[in-house]
Amino acid sequence: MRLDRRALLAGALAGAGAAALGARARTHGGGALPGRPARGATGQVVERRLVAAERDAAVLGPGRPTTRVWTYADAGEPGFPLIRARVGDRLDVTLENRLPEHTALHWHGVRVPNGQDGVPFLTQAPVQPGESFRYSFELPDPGTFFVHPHCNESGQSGRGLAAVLVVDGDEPPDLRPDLDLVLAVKDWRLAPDGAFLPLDTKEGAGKAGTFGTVRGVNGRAGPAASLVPTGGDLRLRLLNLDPTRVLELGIEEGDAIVLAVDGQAVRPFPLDSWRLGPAMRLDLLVRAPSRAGDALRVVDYGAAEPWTVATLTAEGPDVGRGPFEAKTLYAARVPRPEVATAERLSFAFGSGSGSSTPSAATGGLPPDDPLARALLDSLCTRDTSLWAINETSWPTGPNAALPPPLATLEAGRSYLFELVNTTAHAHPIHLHGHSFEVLSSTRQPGLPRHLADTVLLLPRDRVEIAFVAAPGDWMLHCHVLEHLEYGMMGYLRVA
Ligand SMILES: [Cu+2]
Repeated sequence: MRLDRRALLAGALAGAGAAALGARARTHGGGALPGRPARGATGQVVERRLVAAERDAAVLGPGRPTTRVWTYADAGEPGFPLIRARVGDRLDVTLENRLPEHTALHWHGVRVPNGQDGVPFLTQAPVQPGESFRYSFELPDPGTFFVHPHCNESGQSGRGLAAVLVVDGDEPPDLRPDLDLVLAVKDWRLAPDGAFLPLDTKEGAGKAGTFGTVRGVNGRAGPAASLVPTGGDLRLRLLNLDPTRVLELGIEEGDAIVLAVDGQAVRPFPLDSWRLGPAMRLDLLVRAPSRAGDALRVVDYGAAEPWTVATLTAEGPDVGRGPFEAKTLYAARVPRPEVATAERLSFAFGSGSGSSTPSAATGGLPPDDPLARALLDSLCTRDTSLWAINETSWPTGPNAALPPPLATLEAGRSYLFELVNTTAHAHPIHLHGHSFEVLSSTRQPGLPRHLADTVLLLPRDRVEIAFVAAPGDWMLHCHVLEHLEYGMMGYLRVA
């Protein structure tokens, strides 16, 4: 059924003289897209205060027990706050930490100066309970991004800490959607009484990760439901904020075009379905049903049973948009690597030693002793190495001093990384501070060449990416949160 629909849509788009399926393989990161007018800094400052705190939220829904979530949301609302700005604006965000443990803000996918990257111990001191930290930088790229902590991620993100960042300025005048909708998918690991179950388990950490018990969207359990203008063009911003789950997203009862991946414009192509590992994003243009009362659905086909992420029901008079056409965003303005002359480096994502030396690591104290926990800074390290990059695991134990970088790169040079998954599990691999070109995947041969900050390695996959190195110390890690915490994490030093 989906294939039939894709063929129909491809035909319709080809008839409209637009890029259709045949163009996917030759797409080169959007070279044919219209250029965004160069404007530089806008002089505008978008100020925001994010208070990380424990709050009560009705995650399970009205009339059900509440949950003690950790959020940045004001007024006890469940959900992920939306920060909205224009490209070229300065973002000025103060993080206030009212949590019982240290935290920080990582701007996922945003090409920030290294000092703003929000990685405790690597790019800044952790923000301790009661402290505040001010982030301030210019937004270089439009698109769909998000914010999350970078120590004890399974615990802090798992309890709900995330905010969505939408940077406007990528829509040419002929692409003005009638509605712009954020759908952030994240499951919750809750008992029926609303309390959190363990977010990090040895069984999950050594396999695909510890899954939630309750599926959810935009901070609440269950699918999202929205009313949309009949016959209108909808821009859907889909984010996978789950610590673990790989989504495979498609649209039922409607047509969709892919506009952007990880916030960066692609040459548009019809959506059949698209895999979205943890931390990955997808921007779609979707045509709303032409009859009021009809609905289309965003569906996750990656689950054992297809799961409805959102139901969008048409209301009001038809907007009268005419035929559904492929429209394009402005091309991304990201430094393009010289692939032919790029320096090649290879990274193997594999199993760790499994070494677990809690008594040695904590000077003979039991691992749950408060002093032992302080020695480990257990927010950023675990006591076992289950995963590794190039056979090196992020260090465990009290030597919380930084390990050496995985590689040292030269700023401004082009690099081609071969990312090899030697395991039987999928790993969404994230590089901080860059938008890289995804060139190829042996397990995903139809993947169009596109820009991304996170790329999904399927089991035994071999993926090639290329980018121009920006100065700083940049994390390279799996975004299944337990995988990074149990070793699949490292960093590049770009000097
Ligand atoms: Cu992984």
